Amino acid sequence: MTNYKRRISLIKDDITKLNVNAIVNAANSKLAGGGGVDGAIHRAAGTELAIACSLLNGCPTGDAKITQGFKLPAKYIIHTVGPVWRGGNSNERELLESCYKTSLDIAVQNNVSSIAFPNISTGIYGFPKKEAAELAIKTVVDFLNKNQLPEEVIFVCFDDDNYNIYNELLK
Ligand code: AR6
Repeated sequence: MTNYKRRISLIKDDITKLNVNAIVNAANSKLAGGGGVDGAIHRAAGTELAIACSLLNGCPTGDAKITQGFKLPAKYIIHTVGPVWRGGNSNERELLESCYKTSLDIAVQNNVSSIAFPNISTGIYGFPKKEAAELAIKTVVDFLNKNQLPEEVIFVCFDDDNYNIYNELLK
């Protein structure tokens, strides 16, 4: 069939440690830093990241913006804003799909060859994990089938639930 499978991998790790071209941050619309993976990324990247984010005028839900990685091993951070889960009738699925798609578009524009995604919206924002994983994988596979870059996409899970869901879906 297609060769997308060897371009996708799954790990259980702290995304801030990864030596990739770009990591994706599950940010808020003010790009103001916060808890979860956003908090971990800001702590690891250092205070220059907050300064860079403050110059971006925020980011609408479903969209993404890029900064340098500062103290991270990753060269870039692509900040995307996932939807808050409000029961499923508030465009949550389309917005989450747009987070993955827009982040990948920005990766291509910046010649990113390897990119790592956290499980956007599945923490504090409450998106059901299985549905989020199905949507994330489908969006990434569709994109890879149409684009040469990024060469490699890594799904980074932090909690066991998400890791087990992705492991099952990517078999
Ligand atoms: N590396 C990889 N994944 C992580 C890490 C880490 N270091 N830490 C947490 N996760 P969340 P959201 C996983 O809550 O739901 C912030 O306050 C975690 O297990 O970080 O999109 C922002 O400022 C979960 O699966 O993001 C926003 O206000 C996933 O990251 C809000 O949270 C996403 O959980 C965004 O909420």
